[in-house]
Amino acid sequence: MYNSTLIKFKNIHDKYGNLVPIEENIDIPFPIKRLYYIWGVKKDIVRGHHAHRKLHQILICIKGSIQVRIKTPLEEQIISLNTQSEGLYIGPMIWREMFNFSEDAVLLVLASDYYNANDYIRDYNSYLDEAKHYFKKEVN
Ligand code: T46
Repeated sequence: MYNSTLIKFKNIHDKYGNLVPIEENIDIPFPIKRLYYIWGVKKDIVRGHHAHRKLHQILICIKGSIQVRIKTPLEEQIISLNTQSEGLYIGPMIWREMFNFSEDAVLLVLASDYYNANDYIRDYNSYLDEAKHYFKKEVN
């Protein structure tokens, strides 16, 4: 899907356990300026409901499992995240909703920029308006 993809990371597995290294501009396509993590989300809670104008992010479920709905005006997909060695890249202008958090889920997010409330589009109709222009320009 446009501006989003699943990335498989190298899992270094030996008799001591597992180690997954992630290097900016090597394993993921942007420099990391911020990280945050989300946990303790109840089963019936849906988070997200927004898109970002410029931000690039990688979502990694480092414990438990979650599902992510990603949408544009043209496409929609539901991705299951349940392994430490996979990350969902989400670029600009993708609507996202995170749901079905398992009780033990921990979602780690790597972000290309500092927190900026003005980069969020939280109203779905405003998103559709902006996204129509964005995808017309980007896809042509
Ligand atoms: C995203 C998904 C995957 C901050 O103060 N600093 C931060 O760096 C972040 C990420 C959030 N906040 C504040 C803003 C809100 O008052 O934390 C509160 C909860 O944030 P929000 O409702 O945006 O959380 P989610 O889970 O809906 O979305 C988050 C990220 O905000 C968003 O960028 O793509 O996770």
